[in-house]
Amino acid sequence: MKRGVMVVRLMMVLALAMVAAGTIGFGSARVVHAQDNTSCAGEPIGGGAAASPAAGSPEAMASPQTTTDPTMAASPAGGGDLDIAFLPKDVVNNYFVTAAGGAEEAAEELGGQFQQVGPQEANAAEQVTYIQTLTQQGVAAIVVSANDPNALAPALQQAMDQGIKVVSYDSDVAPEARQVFVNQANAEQIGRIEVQIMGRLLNCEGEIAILSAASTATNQNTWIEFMRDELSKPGYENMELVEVRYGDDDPTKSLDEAVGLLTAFPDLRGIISPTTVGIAAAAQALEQEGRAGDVQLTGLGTPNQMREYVERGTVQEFALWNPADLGYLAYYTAAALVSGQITGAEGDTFEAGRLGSYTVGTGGEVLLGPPFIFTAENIDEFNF
Ligand code: RAM
Repeated sequence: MKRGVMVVRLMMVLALAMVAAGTIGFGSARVVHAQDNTSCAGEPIGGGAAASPAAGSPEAMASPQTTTDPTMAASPAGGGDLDIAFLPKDVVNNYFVTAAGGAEEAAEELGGQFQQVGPQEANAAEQVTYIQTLTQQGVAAIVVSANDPNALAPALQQAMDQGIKVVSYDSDVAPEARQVFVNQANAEQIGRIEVQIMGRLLNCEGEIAILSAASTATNQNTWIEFMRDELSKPGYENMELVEVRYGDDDPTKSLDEAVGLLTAFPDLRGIISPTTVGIAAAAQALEQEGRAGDVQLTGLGTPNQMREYVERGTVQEFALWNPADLGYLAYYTAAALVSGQITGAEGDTFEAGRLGSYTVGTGGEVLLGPPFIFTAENIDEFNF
């Protein structure tokens, strides 16, 4: 390991230990105490045991771990057969560009091929066309993040009928239209943690709104269900969800919708945006409308897109996972399917290079790890 990398990792371990010890709190503009790790419903923020800091830590996210030999990974079929295509919601979104970087890294390790294709805007109909083209090309596997779980299903099933392996990642398709779903983090935890953070920022009081991605996006819709459920718990009586709007992962539309929320609800105290595009646009809206600080914002964002807003105090905390690791794991999963090492059945296990060993769970799901909360104190440790 290079010396610089080691120093960075050591600093991250130290920061993690300080977080665990309560030396570093979450949130920046106000003094944060240990009890701030408890939600409005009196439960641990992040869901307790399942959100173990070790797995979501900067150290775990930051970089290659050298404990697992990548050559142990799936390659009995030979590199030439690993013709794996990624089809994200759109190819412009930084989140998917970062995920593609991880997939490329995996392809290099396995001697496979990688291509990323997809629409310029998050659009299910266009994704169908890409699936059909990839099917005609006879790729070995399609790895897809769905703008709509059902609209994509028939085309994916046709691909599967031709022997093409299908992996969904990030945003699932209907289960019968893929072998494995590589989930970035437990959906329930992702949904609840965002409401829990907002509760912490608002002291459990005030009107809130959600700015989502596409109205048909599988991942966001699942998270929003858990957000509603969290809000229904005793302790949240004074927090009211007044509206859910959709910015379609389009920066301009997301900005317009965020401004629209501020105008339509003058008493709004908080916005939750469970999309990296939406949260960045909402932060811009708060600053542009002079509402930063007055309206709290959290959700899911990338450190690089959110850094300036955190530095200016517009955003105090938000969550995510490492999209590069997600792409890396999705590629390894597809490779394991192509080589026949796994079929996608519950209990199948495989090695995913530097991330170690994974097991397919119920419903054909492979889980990357828990979400991680970014704050002013830790954001500079991340670069993605
Ligand atoms: C956007 C996309 C993606 C989602 C992230 C959090 O980049 O909607 O699907 O997982 O946000």
